[in-house]
Amino acid sequence: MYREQTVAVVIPAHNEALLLPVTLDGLPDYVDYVIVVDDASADRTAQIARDHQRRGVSVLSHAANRGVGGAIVTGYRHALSLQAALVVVVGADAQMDPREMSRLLDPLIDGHADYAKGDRLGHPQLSALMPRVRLFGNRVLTMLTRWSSGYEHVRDSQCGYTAITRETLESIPLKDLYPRYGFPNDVLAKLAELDCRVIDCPVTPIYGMETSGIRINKVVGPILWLLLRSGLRRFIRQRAHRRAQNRCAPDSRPVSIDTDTRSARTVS
Ligand SMILES: Nc1nc2c(ncn2[C@@H]2O[C@H](COP(=O)(O)OP(=O)(O)OP(=O)(O)O)[C@@H](O)[C@H]2O)c(=O)[nH]1
Ligand SMILES: [Mg+2]
Repeated sequence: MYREQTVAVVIPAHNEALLLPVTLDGLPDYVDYVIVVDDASADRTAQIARDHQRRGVSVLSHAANRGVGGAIVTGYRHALSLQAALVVVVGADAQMDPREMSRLLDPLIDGHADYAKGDRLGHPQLSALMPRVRLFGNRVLTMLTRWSSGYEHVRDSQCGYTAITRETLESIPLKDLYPRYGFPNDVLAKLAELDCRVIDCPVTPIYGMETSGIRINKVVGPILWLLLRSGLRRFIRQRAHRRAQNRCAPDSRPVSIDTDTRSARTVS
């Protein structure tokens, strides 16, 4: 438990036999449940997770690959069934510092946010730690995600290190979430529809011996389409909202009464 709240950690894992043990070993003791979702790995990922000595580890395996978002949704569902109060997502490739998890959990427990996400872009050694191509792509996608979700304060839209409260998780339509690399962007869009509070928490960018599954030429198109769709939806929602307001709101312009005729007219 962390500050008297049960914490579940969801770990989406695809061919992570090398780094999954490092990830599991580093998890803080206060984590109550660890849910490893083996996304149809071709290596020993699932076996390594099953053999790990840590308490509270469950291993769920997909028979066919569903993508990182699909794996997280499977983990989220399991965490809800375990009644965890707070659910954190940590990649299996040891790119997230587990000691920084409390930075994500504190604002949720203190009631400052419903969803906390890592922000690597504020790190003082960012340009030394994050490859240039990643940094450029991240900045562009962050700008577009701000527009599409309306969360204008959000930074590092692609950071997968996140924490969410159970209540918020229960309110988002898990089955509709985009299952592949645009997952964090789609989660933000869904949270925005529900007016949830999102907070950025500083975390360290870590790039080491992991192999990224991101094929830039394959992922950019679908993510851009996803962002455009969310942005248009937001635009339509806002317009409908404004129309409804105009229909319901009493006319607030000052009224002048003509004392001779007793008629009222609005002053524009
Ligand atoms: N590539 C890939 N990763 C998956 C999949 N399902 C689950 N994952 C896991 O999702 C996590 C993130 O995947 P990465 O491909 O490293 O993406 P990333 O860490 O967001 O991006 P990089 O900064 O390029 O490393 C890892 O723990 C993967 O094992 C999948 O279908 N494909
Ligand atoms: Mg990675």
